[in-house]
Amino acid sequence: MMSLFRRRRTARPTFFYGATLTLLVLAGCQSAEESAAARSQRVAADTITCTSNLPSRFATTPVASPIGTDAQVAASAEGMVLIPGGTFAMGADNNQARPDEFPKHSVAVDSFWMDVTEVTNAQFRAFVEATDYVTTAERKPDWEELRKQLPPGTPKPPDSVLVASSLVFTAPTHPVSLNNYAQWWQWQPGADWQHPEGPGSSIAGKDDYPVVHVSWDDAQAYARWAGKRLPTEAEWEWAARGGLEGAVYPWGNEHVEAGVSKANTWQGRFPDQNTEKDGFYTAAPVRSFAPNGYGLYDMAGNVWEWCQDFYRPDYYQTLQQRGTVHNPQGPAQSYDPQEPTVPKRVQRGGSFLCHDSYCSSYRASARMKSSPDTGLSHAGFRCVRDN
Ligand SMILES: [Ca+2]
Repeated sequence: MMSLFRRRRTARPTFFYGATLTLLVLAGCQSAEESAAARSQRVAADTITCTSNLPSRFATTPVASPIGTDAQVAASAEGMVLIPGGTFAMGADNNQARPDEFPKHSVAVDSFWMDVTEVTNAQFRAFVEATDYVTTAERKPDWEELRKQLPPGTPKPPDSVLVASSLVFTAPTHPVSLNNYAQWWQWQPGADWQHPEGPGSSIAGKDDYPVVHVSWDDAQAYARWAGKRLPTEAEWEWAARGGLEGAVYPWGNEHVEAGVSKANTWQGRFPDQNTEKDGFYTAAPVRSFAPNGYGLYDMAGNVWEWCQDFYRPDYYQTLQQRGTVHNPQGPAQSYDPQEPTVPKRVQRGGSFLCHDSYCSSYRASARMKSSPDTGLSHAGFRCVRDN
């Protein structure tokens, strides 16, 4: 059975090791019940920002990325669109924005090519077949690496739990409080990009669906093979805005649930009831909804998309002091005060699980983060290349 491995509070009072750190399904390794104080702090943190609501995977030993061939490095722009350069106000557009989306600040981005869709299962399969690459989710977690991110003295989980796994959304059967994602995320052995829901599931007939359960490391490996790279967070947001200035969403300011369906999100009551008004319970084939002004599909909803950048909640504050910043590359190091020992990379765009009641991350400025070894059933990526 799944259980949430709760980090004990350490002697460092300024750090809070809440349940937001790492979802570990560690049978027989459950620590003592979370203290009332710790629980109070966790709820408070989650109320402040829902960017804490994605769990992180076990740490695993990084595997060297395959290097693309010359032919691949010289890949054509097929399936890509040229995004013009420009200067824009990056960051929060309305009162739904979370603290890490502030302040709005001036950013200039050079032109670049961007995949018009999220990387699909067919595209990722071509990479795996060419390189024999094994994704993070398909590898046994390395306890020695994992323990580096955990408080001292954390007991080793049983070997039966330290198996190739990934995190799968599993809807509860009844309404639940939204402050504990363990109620809808499950550490699922055998879940990976070819088995999105775990053993018994498959991607047969889903070549045009976005690949999921890819870690940041996996996305990097694919991008290098394809002669591309991951977008910076600034490039991603500039592209998502599709030429609109200050709009909340990639399509403008019409509310996500008003009018015709504009993105694959969650309708109904999250996380137990989905009316599927937009036609999809989980991922949708790419190009299922209208593109934005630059011809990009699914920049809002469907699956999260990895960016190149490290995550820091205060990064925009440092940029604002520098005037217009040209092609920002993200902070030199990551820092997430909620999980200070865990390195984080940025994810953008929201997913089929996003709903206004919980996480309106289909907004162009919304930010998310996760550890680079994390794979999730609602997370993928797309690539860019320099012009
Ligand atoms: Ca949907």
